[in-house]
Amino acid sequence: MSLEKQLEILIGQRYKKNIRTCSDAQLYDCVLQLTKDQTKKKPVIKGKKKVYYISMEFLMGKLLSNNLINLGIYDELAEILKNNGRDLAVIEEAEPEPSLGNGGLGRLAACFLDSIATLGLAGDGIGLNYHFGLFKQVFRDKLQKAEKDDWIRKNSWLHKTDTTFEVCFGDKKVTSVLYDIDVIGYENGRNKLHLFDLESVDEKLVKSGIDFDKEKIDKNLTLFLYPDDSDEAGNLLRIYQEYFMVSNAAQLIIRELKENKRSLHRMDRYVAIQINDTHPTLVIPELIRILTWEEGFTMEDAVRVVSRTCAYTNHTILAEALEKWPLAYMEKVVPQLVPIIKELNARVAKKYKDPRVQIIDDQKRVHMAHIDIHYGFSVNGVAEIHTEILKNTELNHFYRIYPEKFNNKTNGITFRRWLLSCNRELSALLSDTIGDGFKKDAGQLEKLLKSSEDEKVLNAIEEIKIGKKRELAAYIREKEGIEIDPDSVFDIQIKRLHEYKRQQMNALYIIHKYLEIKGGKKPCRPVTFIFGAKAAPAYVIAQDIIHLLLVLADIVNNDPKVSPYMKVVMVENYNVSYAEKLIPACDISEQISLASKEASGTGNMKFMLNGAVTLGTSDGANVEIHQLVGDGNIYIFGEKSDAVIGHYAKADYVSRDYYKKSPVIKKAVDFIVGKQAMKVGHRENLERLHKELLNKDWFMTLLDLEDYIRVKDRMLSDYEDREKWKRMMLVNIAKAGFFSSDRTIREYNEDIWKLK
Ligand code: 26V
Repeated sequence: MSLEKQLEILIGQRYKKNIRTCSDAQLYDCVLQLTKDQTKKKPVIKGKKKVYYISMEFLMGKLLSNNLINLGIYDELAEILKNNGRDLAVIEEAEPEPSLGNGGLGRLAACFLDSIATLGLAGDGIGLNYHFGLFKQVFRDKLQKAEKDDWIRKNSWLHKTDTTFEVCFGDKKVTSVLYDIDVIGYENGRNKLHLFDLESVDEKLVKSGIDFDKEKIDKNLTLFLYPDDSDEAGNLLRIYQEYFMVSNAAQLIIRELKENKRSLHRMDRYVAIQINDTHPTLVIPELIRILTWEEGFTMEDAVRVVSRTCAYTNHTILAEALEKWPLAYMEKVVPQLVPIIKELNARVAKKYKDPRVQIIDDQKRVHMAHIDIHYGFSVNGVAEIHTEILKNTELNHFYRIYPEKFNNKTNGITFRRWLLSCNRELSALLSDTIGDGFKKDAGQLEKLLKSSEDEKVLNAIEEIKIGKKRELAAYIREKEGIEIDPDSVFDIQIKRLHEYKRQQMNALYIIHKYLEIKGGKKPCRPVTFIFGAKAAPAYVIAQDIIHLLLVLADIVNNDPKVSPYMKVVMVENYNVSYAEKLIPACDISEQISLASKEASGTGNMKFMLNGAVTLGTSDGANVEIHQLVGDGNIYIFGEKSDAVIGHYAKADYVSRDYYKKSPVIKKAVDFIVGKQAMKVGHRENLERLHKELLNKDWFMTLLDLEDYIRVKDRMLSDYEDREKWKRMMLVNIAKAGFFSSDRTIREYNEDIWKLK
């Protein structure tokens, strides 16, 4: 039966209407069902060995387009809808986005699932089904307010299974329920994302905003991702969540091994467990506990087989993000793991005297990463420079013990979502120019280099960019109520808000430009500065930076002398769906973290793939982008990571010195507490931020500000050389193939998982 007929039947049965007459929501509902029916026809990927990717976050984004593309029926369905006067892009708006992640780490996990299935590897994700996700960001009075993000609908991609497990904590026992989401490979079979939920979860526990009783574990466990961990109850809840996830994961993995009649003693032959950051670390002692207590293993055997099964990925060197839990918390939440953790600690202590490699430190805190490194067989960083820093600095004392465990896996992104789906026009142009091969073999994008002098191709790339900028301008007008000029330069910084990412440096540039224009120095072309970022609710300075950006938007956009030349937009509730609209429309990709601090970044890759040019520091994957495109196709500025690490070691960075030395810096910084800002902003927030920049500035904003201004100005003037710029766009697209997550996953498989 044709797809059209199937769809008509579904709409008729459910709503007694047809494709033309049903509402957008009804049509979405039936297209969803149709897609799920098609998915069932795809075989579940099987193999002798399977990888389980355990992660607290999976930032999947909307799934409709992506799934239709991977099933190979997008064009057909779009055509059917079009012939009936409907638009697939409009229908897709009805789908809520599951907000099961913070940022890069969660989105990476989603890209990886796509690539694992696309490569035909057996591999499932395991995580939690947070009912209200991270949070929905709204701006009130130029401040971020967090609201619950009610994303779950009666009909969705979630499939309730009959799998349930019991999970025991020190003071209570709870029951889990498993929901699955199908992960469809591009023209391949399917795997699963397993999301565990709490059977007794109670949504009514959430009062106003995202506040809820943190102590009612048996009701709150899967309400939110990363609850506010600024107090003890928040920290405890986080450990409850982590153990809930890994206890379920361990039970599921062991059940599947037994179903397949595999010997648990040879678990490592059939299973690889990838631990995504330290959050799932407790899977190691939990598996050891199950094997010794329930399966009759000796400690020796259990430790050996688990250590050969588990591999750890590090995603940050920020000390505050490396989990260290007080042993007392463990005793309360998971007393059954404490003897195991103590035993693991004792084995390390017997062999190594260096206090820096102990699992339990002298303050009785358990270092999660140390468990992973001692009792996993692989430790990887996520970009070359990041892995080098781990080996030579942050984890050097471990690298000396286990050099063979350390390896690099430079991150990647799935081109299905970040090119084929979000930029169908560019994808079509590429097909016309270099053939379809790039869709399965991203390296073939390099063929585009042959067209680097071809006016027709260069102009077509530019036209597509302009079209995407117009689409974004219309969307921003509707969503944010701000008018932006599609002929202006679109300069975009979208990522979690963190001081090390230095959105505040971009803000200081904007102030500097504003003052220049006020002083009569007009830019040759208007610039639109666009930001998107959520800040952790407990992260005060991050909230202040959001406030500053909203204050600047108010001042700049409402100044009739300046607004014809520049605009500032801080989009509300930045998420994956918004990213899919912003990235194809970007000219300048802002990747300006303090060198050494951004493990990789993955937005940088998405932008380059869509023809934006990077303005960045020598940090994370920017370094590899630079190597690939060469000096002429990227704008690099700022201190290098060695110098930055040197500043920290010598503690010789004094931000006030930079402020005193440079009138440009001083003027920009003082604007934050000047009359104009105070008039539309809040004194408390602005003064606190100003003080922070002058007295601390831990992430060295002022260190790089002048160089940033210089290079960004050069970039804006180069933008006027349209021939040069178009070639830069082309080279960036052509060289992006390396950053396909298919390449990354192939490397994980060849070096770590060894599935086939
Ligand atoms: C977590 C936390 C939690 C507590 C307070 C401060 C803080 C700061 C940072 C983090 C980050 C956790 C790990 C993470 O998300 N890393 C990101 O992983 C991406 C995928 O590998 C990578 O591209 C980003 O550079 C990296 O920041």
